[in-house]
Formats: sequence, C-alpha cells, structure tokens
Amino acid sequence: MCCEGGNADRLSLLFLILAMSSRLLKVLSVFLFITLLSCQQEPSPDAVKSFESIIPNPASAQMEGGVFTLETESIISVDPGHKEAMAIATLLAEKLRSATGYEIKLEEGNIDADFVLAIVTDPTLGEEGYELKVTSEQVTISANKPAGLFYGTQTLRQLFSDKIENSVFQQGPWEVATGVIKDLPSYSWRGSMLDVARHFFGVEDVKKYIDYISFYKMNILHLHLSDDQGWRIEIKSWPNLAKHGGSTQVGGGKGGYYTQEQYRDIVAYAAARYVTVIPEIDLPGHINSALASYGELNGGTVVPIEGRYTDTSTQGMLGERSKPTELYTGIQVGWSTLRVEKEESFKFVSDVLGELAAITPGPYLHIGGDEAHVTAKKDYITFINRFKDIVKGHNKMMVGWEEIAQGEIDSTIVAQYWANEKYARMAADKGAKIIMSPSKKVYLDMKYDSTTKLGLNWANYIETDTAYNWDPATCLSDVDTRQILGVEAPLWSETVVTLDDIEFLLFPRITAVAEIGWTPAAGRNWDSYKIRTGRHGKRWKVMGIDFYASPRIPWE
Ligand code: TNX
Repeated sequence: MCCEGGNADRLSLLFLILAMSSRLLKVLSVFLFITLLSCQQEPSPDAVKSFESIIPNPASAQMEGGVFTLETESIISVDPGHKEAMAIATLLAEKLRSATGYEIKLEEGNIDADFVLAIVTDPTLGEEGYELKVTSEQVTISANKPAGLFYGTQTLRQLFSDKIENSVFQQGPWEVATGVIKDLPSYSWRGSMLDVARHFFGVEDVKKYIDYISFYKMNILHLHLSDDQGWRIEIKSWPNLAKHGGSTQVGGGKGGYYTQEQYRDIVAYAAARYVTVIPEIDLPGHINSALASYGELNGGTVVPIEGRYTDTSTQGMLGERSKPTELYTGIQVGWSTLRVEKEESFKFVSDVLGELAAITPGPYLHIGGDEAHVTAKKDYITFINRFKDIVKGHNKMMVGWEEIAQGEIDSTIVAQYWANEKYARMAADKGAKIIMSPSKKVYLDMKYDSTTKLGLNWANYIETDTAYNWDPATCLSDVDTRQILGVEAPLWSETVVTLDDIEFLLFPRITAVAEIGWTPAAGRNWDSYKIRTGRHGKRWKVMGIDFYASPRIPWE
C-alpha cells in the first residue's frame, strides 16, 4: 500500500487516533500507524515523467513507485582512493550544487552516503554499462569501469527535473523516482564530428559541444582540423600552417587555430567526460590552407578539375612550382591536392601526424582521404598506402573516409562510410572496421527541410524522424555486423558560424544519433523517441540550447 503525505501528517493522524478511548481502537491505531510508516511517498508526476523520458533509451528501467529526495547535506561517496570515480563524483556534485544551492559533500568509502559510486565486477555490464539503483534512502551507481559510472551519473541528471540544469538557484524539492536501471551501449563508437576548419570555433565552444554529446552518452569527438579554408592546429615544425593557413575562414572572417596547449586542454576536458578526441588532417585533397602556407608543397602535375567541382573561383589555384597558393574562403570541394612526386609532401605529413600523435592520447588519427578529385587515382592509392605506414609509425590506428578503400587497407584500419556504398563495402571486404555516417541520415549540416535557413541540402533534407529511422546494422547490406564499430554524425561548417548555429543543427537530431548508437534496435521506436524528445525540449531551454522546434516532435 502506498500513500501521499509526509511524516507530519502521519504523526497528527496517530495523535488523533490515540485520543480515542476504546482499546480496540488503540490496537487498530497502532496497526494503522505501522502500515503508514511502511508506506513510501509517491513520486511527483514530474519525477515519473523524467524516469520515463531517458535518452538514449536504457536497456532496462523499472520504476518502483517511491521517491528519493536530495537534501542540503547529501553526500556522494566513492571507493577509497579511486581518483577517476572521485572526478566523476565531483562533476556530479558541481551539477547538483548550482541549481539546488545545496552543499553536497564528497567522501570516500561511506557506504551509507546518499549517493554511492562503486566499481564492481558484473560481466553483464560490459566496459561502459552501469546499474543505477534508486531507493527512497540512497542512490547507487555501479559499473565495471569509470566510463559506466559516468554514464550512470548522466542518467541520474536526467532523472531530476529539468530545473536541475539551471546555473542559478531554483526552489526544490529535488526528487527522483525510485527504481532500477540496468544499461549498456550496443556500439563502442558513438561519435560526432565538428568541422572547425570551414569556420573556426574556439575552445569554449568545443567544450560546450563535448558537454552536449557526453550528456547523451556519446564517446567520440572527431575534430576536422584542416581543410582548404583553414588550418586549425599549431604544428611547431611547420609554424606557418596555423599562423598563415589558419588566418581566415569561409566568408573571409579571421579564422583562428588551437595552440597545442589549447588542444591538450580540449582533449583533457573530453577525457574527463569519457569522450575520445579523433583529430583529422584532411589529405591528400582539401589541403589548400597548407599549400598557401608553404610553397615547397606546390608544383608538379595535377589532373584538371571537372564535373560538379568546376568552379571559376578555384581556377589558377592549383599551385605553381614552389609558390604558395592564395588562401581560399569559398565552399567548393575537391580541387586541391598534395603532389605525390614531391618527397616534401611525405615529410610534411609525417611531421604533422607525429606532432598530433604526441598530443593525442586516443588510439586513432584520421587522415581524411575524401573527395581527392584532382589527385590521379594511382597517386591517391600511393598516398593512402604511405599514410598508413606513417600513422602506424606513430603508433596510431588510421581512420579515413570511405574512399581510402582503394588503398591497401586491412583490419587495423577504420573506414568511415558517408556516401558511396561501393567504397564502403570494398573497405569491409578488405577487413576494415566501419563507422556509419550515411549523409542522407546523419549529416547534421543538412537542412531540416526546404524552409530552414541554415545548412546545405546536397545529400538530403533531414528531419528528425529521418535522422532517427535507420539502423547501422542494415544500412549497408552484406557487411558483417562484427565489423561495424558504430555511428558518427558529422557537422560540416560551411554555413555554421556561431554556437547558436551549432545548437540549431544539433538538436534534436544529435539525440537521435546518440540513441541509435547506444540503444539496441529492439529498444528504438520513433513514437517513444518523439515523446521523450518533446520532454527534453524543456531541459534544453533551461540549458540555453537554441534547438530547432521540429514540427515532428510534440514539444511540452
Ligand atoms: C562533403 S563528406 C564533404 C565535406 C563537405 C560536406 C558538406 C565528406 C567526407 N566531405 O568536405 O564539407 O560534404 O556537406
């Protein structure tokens, strides 16, 4: 039996009953009181809704009808001496403190604390899974690895009312519905790419991006660090790349670049949120910002620009021998290339990837490889094969867009499917691992529909249901599902200038991709997703996110 009302109500009821004289009534009253005490308080409708609106949809979630209430002296405890768990607890405490104004203490080894984060051994939870148990007394998050603890805390955030996202004080109460959630991801690669080359985004914007994706349990941030329009990472042995190559952007703005120190800061911020940074230097095409910075990379032969890539603004930009090209601020693709016959090209690539490897703790380097339309096919193959050796030489694994399938690739290589099924299947046939980024489904730079202002539309119009309704396991036929690492949603930035623009194109599609990467197909359902998303809209407003109010979502 359950009932509403606090302890004060129960006590007054008891006094009333005791005031009555009959013995029988007294016996009855004691029985009634015991029953009342064993009753739990019911969760508020808000807490129930939160429990039912988690994104990505958890593998299993059972609500139990009671309520846990956060108090000003609530304590979060972790295993003694566990630094990573303490760092996660610290992030959780910071999140809970701002809106509640509560103190929230951190302790070690206090098994009676209000929140306990515990590393356990539970083979059913895998590397990233967690169990979140909420009783009226205590919240326990257990996981095999810290990543799981972190994801448990992100789910817990969602269980509180959206007011918890406030950075200024809000009135409580701060309730969570009781229950048990047992959850783990279906794919290990749940990523998003941010193009910081076409338009540059500073460290604070990138940190926001990491906040957004990690809140929805995505674990990969692919940074597109170079393109025709801009070079965005300091390379100490080739300083002009960032200094000159980073000095502009699409439309002619002032551009910018990350110093290696700033890049390390981004990487560390991401790592604390269990996000691995994958840096991309786009090669051998999309390379004008380097060709404009170092004349010695230019000269030699190139095949002419043709087809849809013909554009007068790029003509005469193919690079005279040993002369730097002009910086470029347009949005054409596929017209620049490194020269295979110049050994400088490979010294350049090795120096750049070497410096990048040294400041990238993650196991991967992305070498681009897309749209090299003015690189002769045989040269392209030579490039990919040599890049593979260079990346290996720097003790990293190579990732590249699907076109790299033309090179001698194997099971140590990761190919990113974006448009051409033939290349993606060729990569899979050669044993490579595959990341699914189908441009018709998850290109976040595509417009939602013909009326939305931002974005391009060459691949598709991508409304929220289009971004949601597809399956990485079946989007490429004849590929062994064991080779599929997961999903990644790229945000190219030709039309994206501000953080508001980023938010508009990300939400509500990024959460669709997050759910596709995390939740097994059986747990994915558009009708459920759209209702849960409709509720997250309120949370996004509190978070200051300028999302697209898609007409396909029933916003609350
Ligand atoms: C294609 S997808 C590109 C990018 C553009 C994007 C615009 C891919 C590997 N290359 O260079 O920015 O289209 O949507």
